[in-house]
Amino acid sequence: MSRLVVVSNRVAPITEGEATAGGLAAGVMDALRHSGGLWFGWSGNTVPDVVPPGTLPPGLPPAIARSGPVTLYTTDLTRRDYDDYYRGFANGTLWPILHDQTALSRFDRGEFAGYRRVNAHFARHLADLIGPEDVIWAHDYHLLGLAEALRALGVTNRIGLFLHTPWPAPSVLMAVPAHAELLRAMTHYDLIGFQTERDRQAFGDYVRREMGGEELPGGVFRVRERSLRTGVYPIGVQVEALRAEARTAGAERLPALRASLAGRSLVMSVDRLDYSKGLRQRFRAYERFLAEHPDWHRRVEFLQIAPPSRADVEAYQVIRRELEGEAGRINGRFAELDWTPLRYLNRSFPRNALMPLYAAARVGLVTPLRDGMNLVAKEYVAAQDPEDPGVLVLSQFAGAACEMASALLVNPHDEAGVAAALEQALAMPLAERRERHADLLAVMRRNSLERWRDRFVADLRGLPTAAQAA
Ligand code: ADQ
Repeated sequence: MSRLVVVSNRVAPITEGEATAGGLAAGVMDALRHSGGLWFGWSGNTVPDVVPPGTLPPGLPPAIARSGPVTLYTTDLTRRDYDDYYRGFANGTLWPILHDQTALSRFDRGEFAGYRRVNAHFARHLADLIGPEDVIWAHDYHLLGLAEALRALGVTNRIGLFLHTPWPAPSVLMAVPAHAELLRAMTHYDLIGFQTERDRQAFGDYVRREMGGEELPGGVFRVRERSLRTGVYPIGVQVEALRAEARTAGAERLPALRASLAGRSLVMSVDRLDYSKGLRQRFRAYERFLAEHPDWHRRVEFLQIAPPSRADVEAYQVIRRELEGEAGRINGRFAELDWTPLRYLNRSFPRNALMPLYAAARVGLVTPLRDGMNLVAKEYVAAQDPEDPGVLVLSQFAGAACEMASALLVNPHDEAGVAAALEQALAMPLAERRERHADLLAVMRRNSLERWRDRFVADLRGLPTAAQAA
């Protein structure tokens, strides 16, 4: 029997009956429950370095847990692996490059070697776990080298990769000194999925221009004597489940929430605290809105929820300090004894607490500088009451903007433009809000999480294996 084998940097802790935190975890778990299968990745734990530098880690056997028809295998990383692979190359080099932040990217050959070492470590464990018919679905920028490492072990199974992040233009990618090795490694995948056509084309530009690859019909590239298929699979949310959650949680909590707002309109944003999310520019745009619209003072409140992430990477410490300063400054400038214009919370909330907040918000302000998709935009729309919906203000640089044309699309670098969109959203008449919301919901139903999962898995299963193609 052919099983689905999912590999991601982290295996989300799964508690039966509890909503999982992010869309990825929910989608992956759902896909696995459908077909049965296994999920492999890092446990989130680090162990002290037990081997001298330059030698391979000893390969502790993975821990095993079961959840219905799904088996979860997790492995620990040594402290050095964590520093080189996760903190170093994945989040210090690749993440900024993938989000067009060349100036924030640093490169260290030792860290790149660590990245390859951990990909090889994952591959060795996986090779022991899989059967000949299994299909392997890897996730995200941590695992660009996994297929190459598996092939080196003689694995001929179908291997796919879905990239949750954007993919940059060749000139940006080439700022990574190891770009050629990295891209060569990626050609060992059978299928690479992107969030948008823009990302797929940027990848194709590199393959054609820098690797001499040839593009055939159907998104297939012939490169280095291999066939690599590429496709666009925009990730979605479980629309009906989220709507039901918003209704249930909302019925309980919404009245109290509305009372606490005392008639003020709530503008809301939820992001991991990350420089790609455009928080500083967003705060500045809100400040500008307040400065230009004194008529809105006391009538609006902006709630920014941003739990710290990757706090041991320096660029993240810098953005955190900056935002604390900005929030204090804006409140210092505009607050009154009975009005705090900006509430900035550095913590995460369970989904059943987030949904009623989304539902109460008149405006969802989602303005990343660059984002693979952005699921918060979709969660916000799902939570709205179709009879009296709020308005989504969305960055044109989020992958979601490719589908969500009925949002108010903005350039997050344009403070005046974002401030104007905020005012337009707050003042938007009911009929227009309903029409835009209905359009957005229809698109989201078409591109749901279930469809993302089904299309990717069907395409991967439909490919010939490396052995068959040879
Ligand atoms: P992220 O960069 O994490 O994901 P996003 O798509 O917005 O960004 O997903 C975040 C998820 O975490 C959402 O489900 C959101 O509700 C949840 N979340 C965020 N802050 C939270 C908080 N304070 N409390 C509780 N939950 C919170 C990456 C890519 C995105 C891509 C996704 C999925 O960067 O571009 O859309 O993967 O592919």
